[in-house]
Amino acid sequence: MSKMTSKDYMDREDKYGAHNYHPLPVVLEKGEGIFLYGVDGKRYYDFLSAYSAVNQGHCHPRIVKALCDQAQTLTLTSRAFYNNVLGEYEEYVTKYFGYDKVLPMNTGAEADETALKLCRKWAYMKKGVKEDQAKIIVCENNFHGRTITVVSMSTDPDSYGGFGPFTPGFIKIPYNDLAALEKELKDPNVAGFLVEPIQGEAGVFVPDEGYLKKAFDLCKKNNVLFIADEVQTGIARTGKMLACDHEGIRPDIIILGKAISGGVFPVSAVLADNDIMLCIKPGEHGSTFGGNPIACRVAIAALEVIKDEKLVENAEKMGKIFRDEIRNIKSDMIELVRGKGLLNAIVIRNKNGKTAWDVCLAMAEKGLLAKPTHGNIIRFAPPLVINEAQLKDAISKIKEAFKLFE
Ligand code: IF1
Repeated sequence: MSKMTSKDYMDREDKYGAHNYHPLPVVLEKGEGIFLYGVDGKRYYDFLSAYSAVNQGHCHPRIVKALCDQAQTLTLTSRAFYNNVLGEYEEYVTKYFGYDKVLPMNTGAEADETALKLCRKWAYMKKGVKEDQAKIIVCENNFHGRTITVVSMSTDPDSYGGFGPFTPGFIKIPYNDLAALEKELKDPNVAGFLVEPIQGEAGVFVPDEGYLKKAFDLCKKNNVLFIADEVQTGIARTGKMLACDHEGIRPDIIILGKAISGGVFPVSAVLADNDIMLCIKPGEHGSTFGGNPIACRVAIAALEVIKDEKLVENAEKMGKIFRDEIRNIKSDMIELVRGKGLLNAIVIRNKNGKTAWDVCLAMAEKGLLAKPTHGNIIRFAPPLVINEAQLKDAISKIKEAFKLFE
C-alpha cells in the first residue's frame, strides 16, 4: 500500500466527517513545543495553539507523564464515589486562583452552562428573584461555545441560525459599553453579567482600559454577579494569570477551560466562593467525566508548568515584541494590530481580491499556522513557551508571507 498523501487524509475527513468545520489544508501528525509537523514532514510554527488550549506547548513532557501515569492507575470512578485525586486537585486549583470552591467539568461550553445555572440558582436562593424570572446580561459578539443555551446568548447568525427555539432570560448589550450595562442593571431581576475580558472569536477585541473594573463596580452596586469567561483569555495567555488581573478585579464566578489542561485532555472548571457555589446541591448538576482522576492530574501538572516556566511573564514580554515588530511591517494589507500578551490579531485590508484566508495560506506555505476569524481578522496566539529567537524567526515568516502580496 502506498503512503497516504495530505489530500487522501483530507478527502477521508470530508467523506466520513460532518462538515461543521472548514480547516486550512494542512494535515498534522505530530506536535512538540511550539511546533507542529505535517504528514509530509513539513514543520510549522503553531500560532493558533488549538485556540489557546496549548499554552504550555505541544505534548509537554510533564503533562503527558501525568496523563500516562494516572491512565495506568485509575481513569474514571464517576462522582458516585470519592477518589484519591479529586480533592487534591480541588485544593490545588482553588488555592491557585484564590476561591473557596471549584466545580469541575470538561469543555468550555459546559463550564459556561454551569456558571449560568449557578448564577440563576443564586438569584433565587440569595437575591430573592422570583422563580423563572432571573435574567443574565451578555455582550454582543460574544463567544461562549456551541450548546443550545450558549448559542441562545449569541448574536452571530452562524452560531445560532437554524438552531431555535432558544433559551430565554438573556439581555444582550454592546461590548465595551458601560452606559448600556448601567441601564440594564436597573432591572431587579438581573442576576449576572457574563463577559469575556477580551472578546476572542469577535477578533481579539480588547475593551477600553478601565471597562472591566467599572463594569465590575456597577455589578457590585446592583448586587449582580460578575462572571468572567476566561476560557480563552485565562491561564497566562494575555500576560497575566487571568485577563481580569490586568484591572485588578476578582470576578464572582470564573470560567476556565482550554489551557487548564495544556490541551492534553478536556478539562474545564468553574470557580466561586461558598456563598455562591453552595447554592447548587447534590443531584442538581454534574457530569460523568467531570473531575475524573486523569483530568485532575493533568490539570495540576498543566498549572504547575505555567508557574514553574514563568509563562505569565514570557507571554507579556513576547507579546510586546510581537506587536512592535508586526506594526513595523510595511504592508497595505495590515490595517491594525491589537491584543494583549500573546493573544493578538491583525485586521486585514483585502487587496486585489486577496483576503485573510489567502494570507493564512501563504503563511502556511512559509511554515507558520494561523487561522482567520470573521473573514478579515487573523489571530496570532503561539504557545507561551516561545522564546525571543523563535518569535523573531516566526515574525520573519509572517513578513515573507505579506511580501507575496506586494
Ligand atoms: C470551535 C473562537 C477560539 C471560548 C470562550 C467558551 C468556549 C470558547 C471564550 C467554549 C471556545 C473556541 C471553540 C472553537 C473555536 C474557538 C475560538 F474562534 F471561536 F473564538 F478559541 F478562539 N468560552 N472557543 O473562546 O469552549 O466548549 O469549545 O471547550 O471550534 O468552536 P469549548
